[in-house]
Amino acid sequence: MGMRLTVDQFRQTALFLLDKVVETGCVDKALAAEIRAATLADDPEQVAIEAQRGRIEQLKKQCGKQGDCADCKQLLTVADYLVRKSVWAVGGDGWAYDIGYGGLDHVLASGKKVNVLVLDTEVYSNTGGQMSKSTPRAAVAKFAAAGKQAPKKDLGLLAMVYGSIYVAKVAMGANASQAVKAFAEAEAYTGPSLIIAYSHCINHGFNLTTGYEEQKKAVASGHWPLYRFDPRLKEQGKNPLQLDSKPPTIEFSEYAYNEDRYKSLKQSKPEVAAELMKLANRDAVERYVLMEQLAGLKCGQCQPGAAEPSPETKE
Ligand SMILES: Cc1ncc(C[n+]2csc(CCOP(=O)(O)OP(=O)(O)O)c2C)c(N)n1
Repeated sequence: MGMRLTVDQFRQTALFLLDKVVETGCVDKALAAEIRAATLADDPEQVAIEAQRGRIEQLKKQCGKQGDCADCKQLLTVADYLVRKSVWAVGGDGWAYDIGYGGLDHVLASGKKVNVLVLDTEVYSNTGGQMSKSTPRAAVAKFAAAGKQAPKKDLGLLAMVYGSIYVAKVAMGANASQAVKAFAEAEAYTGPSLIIAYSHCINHGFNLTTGYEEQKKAVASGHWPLYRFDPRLKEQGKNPLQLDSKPPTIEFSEYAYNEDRYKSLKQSKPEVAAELMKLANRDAVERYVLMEQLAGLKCGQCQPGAAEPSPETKE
């Protein structure tokens, strides 16, 4: 967030100085006008960025020739901020779902163009595998030695209900092209974005060379539905939520029991594990079905005020 505000402030300063150096005749008026238009267009196209970089090079050359112009000297220090800058915040689930959730929510609600990538390992990995709010039910983690009792928090859904945030859930191993699409769309969106990426981790307790296979199973069980929520689709009268994965084809337990974080409880406390796994199987199906229902809403129901009140609610 701080980075976004800093970049925007430098850009404003550069635009201010650009006017001044045109006034003093140090910089070509037409070049400055082109630079200003491209800076404010906020165009995500790479080609536009390349063209703008070229213009900034010309600007720097013209400013560099004016040895005694203080505004030219100052503009040289901030001229690069006239090229569109992408700001990404990258963090884990412990940060995003738990200890940093208040701050994350603040950034997402700001409306600023900040992209957030959550590498979701479903535990605090760096400090040795403690449970986070992202840890699924039935998984064993530090502080959840007898299996986590509560279901996984749905961070994507919480962000989605703002209606103005680009949200995507991705799993590279299950669908790489969906993940690439999500990154490109998040980058192009002019407001905040949140991408939650399934991230297999040594704390899960399986041979990580098969990580992508495991990601496929997480998606196939419904535990990790792939979707993209793009607020821009509302303007086209479309449902902003697109579900990118198919209904579950395997049980959650078939995926989970490949991993020690679930398997160890089955070995130490089989009854407890069976009970929790029953609930975890249900969590995965319910999670998918909820996303399916939301993605299936007609566009009229997606736009506040657009839907006709039902006869029961009409007075
Ligand atoms: C406010 C705060 N509390 C505690 C820590 C100590 N800390 C450093 S890394 C870490 C684990 C973070 O876990 P997660 O966000 O899931 O990222 P991962 O390690 O899984 O990549 C913690 C608790 C911290 N850096 N900041």
